[in-house]
Amino acid sequence: MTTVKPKSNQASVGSVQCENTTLNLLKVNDFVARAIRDRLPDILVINVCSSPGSGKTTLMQETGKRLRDRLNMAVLVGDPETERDAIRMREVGINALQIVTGGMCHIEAQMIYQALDHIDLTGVDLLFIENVGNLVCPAAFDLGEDLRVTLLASTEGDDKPKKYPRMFLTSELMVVSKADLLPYVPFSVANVVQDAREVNPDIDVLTISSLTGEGIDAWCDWLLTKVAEKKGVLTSPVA
Ligand SMILES: Nc1nc2c(ncn2[C@@H]2O[C@H](COP(=O)(O)OP(=O)(O)OP(=O)(O)O)[C@@H](O)[C@H]2O)c(=O)[nH]1
Ligand SMILES: [Mg+2]
Repeated sequence: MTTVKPKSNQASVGSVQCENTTLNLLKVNDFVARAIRDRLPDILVINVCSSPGSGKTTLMQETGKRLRDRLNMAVLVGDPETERDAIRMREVGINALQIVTGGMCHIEAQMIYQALDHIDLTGVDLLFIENVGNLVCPAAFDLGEDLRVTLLASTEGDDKPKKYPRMFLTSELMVVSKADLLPYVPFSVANVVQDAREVNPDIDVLTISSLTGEGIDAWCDWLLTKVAEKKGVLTSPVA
């Protein structure tokens, strides 16, 4: 059995980890995260993170439209208030449950564990968790996911990986989103990739636009490959 490294408490290279009472809370969180992994041995779980409004829900809607004939997907989506994002996912035929955090700025593992009792995951291959829009707190909380994907929109500035390093350090993939706006904003994809790889040399990178469809095939192929890896089977590319 492969050992999954917890996403919590990973300090950047060269940094000092201070004594922090939050660490005890994170130990409890990691315990629940392990229980979630035990509960979902055959489902690929992806924790989708970003600042508010970077395009998480829009990308999952497009993914649902493209892959619903090939993959059985479900979504747990966290927001401080409203059921709006879950409704948007249901509108494209994807089973979705909203986790209303009541103002909290991130999802914790016990919220996911409880939510699993309220969503039917029979036959599901891929479970997205859309985290609360925030590049800080969600980085510290392992949700029992297999993979973490962080979106960074072209409108947010290309300096973010170094300013919010833990989010990028703990992610397997950075998605540069809203690529259709690149001609209008001062944002260098090359610079952001270099910074992200200085924080996390292993991070994959995709550049996409949910509006024009640029990069969405590559994103879907990445998902299909990861689902197949989780299930231990091979699959053919989307295009
Ligand atoms: N130009 C452009 N706009 C986009 C793209 N993707 C999403 N948007 C717009 O960006 C806004 C926010 O998109 P959402 O998908 O709601 O973003 P989110 O990350 O889910 O937002 P929160 O859940 O509130 O954090 C919406 O107005 C979208 O229409 C894109 O690829 N290009
Ligand atoms: Mg959203």
